[in-house]
Amino acid sequence: MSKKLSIIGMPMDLGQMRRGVDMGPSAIRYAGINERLKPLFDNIHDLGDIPIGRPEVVVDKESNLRNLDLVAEKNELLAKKVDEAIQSGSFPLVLGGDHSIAIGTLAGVAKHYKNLGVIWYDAHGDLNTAETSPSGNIHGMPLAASIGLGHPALTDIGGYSPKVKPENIVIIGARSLDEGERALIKETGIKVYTMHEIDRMGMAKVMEETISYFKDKTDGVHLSLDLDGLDPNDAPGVGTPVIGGISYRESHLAMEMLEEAKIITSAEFVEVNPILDDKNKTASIAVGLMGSLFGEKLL
Ligand code: HAR
Ligand code: MN
Ligand code: MN
Ligand code: MN
Repeated sequence: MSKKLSIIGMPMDLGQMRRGVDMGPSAIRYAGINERLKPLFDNIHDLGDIPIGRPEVVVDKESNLRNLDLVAEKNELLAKKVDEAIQSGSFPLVLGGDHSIAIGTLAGVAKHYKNLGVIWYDAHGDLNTAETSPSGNIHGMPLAASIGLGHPALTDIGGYSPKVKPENIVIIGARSLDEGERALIKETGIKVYTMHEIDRMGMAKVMEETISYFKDKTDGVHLSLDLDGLDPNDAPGVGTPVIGGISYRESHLAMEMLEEAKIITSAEFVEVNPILDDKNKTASIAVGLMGSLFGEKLL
């Protein structure tokens, strides 16, 4: 079977308040994604960007969620594109955009699997709902929405819910969790490797465990990589940096181990904000990690 990649840009910044993350797809393309991945696929199709426009910020009166209707509407478009890419036999790679776009990506991906696994590589849990969110920002809610928790406008994207089972989720890199998120993790049994476990066990062991956790029980694994999972010294171009994160080297190793295990079936790289970045460093790191994820070899 030929190896095909579909790149889908999702320049949406409506899930949070800092402007600039809408330029993430441009920054990642500028960092050379096409050239870098070209040798690794038989065919790369860059589908361009989902049209977002410049809508005005509207806070939903009832739920207090910022841009609820628009985030839902744009994610429906993304879900459709991702679905079509998979139907055409392509690996879907989505470029964010803030992390609220994962709601649409997962809506497009999950219908193709009975037991989709999800790796949530992030400083945050993104497990808030309108009730627990300290900010009203939807980029702090996509993982909750994907297990069926939160506003129906978010959970029901793609016309079905839930997308993922909590026992099929592994969070890697967490170091900033809100109270409601901690309670939810305990309640649902979502597996979490916080920075403590990464320090203690080393990234190699964390990834070995993650891979064997997924091996028998999932028929596909989605990688949702929030660049703020990395340490802000390595990846400064993110809207909500949290010190003490995963290093570039550890992340590179994690991607290589996922590639060797051949378990990843879709991916997204989110929260790249070139306005907050240092000479496009974060977008370049994202492209480097994609290289490792898709099998780039030094020798
Ligand atoms: N937990 C906080 C909130 O819900 C901050 C979320 C920050 N989110 C992201 N995504 N950058 O991981 O508002
Ligand atoms: Mn996130
Ligand atoms: Mn984050
Ligand atoms: Mn290496």
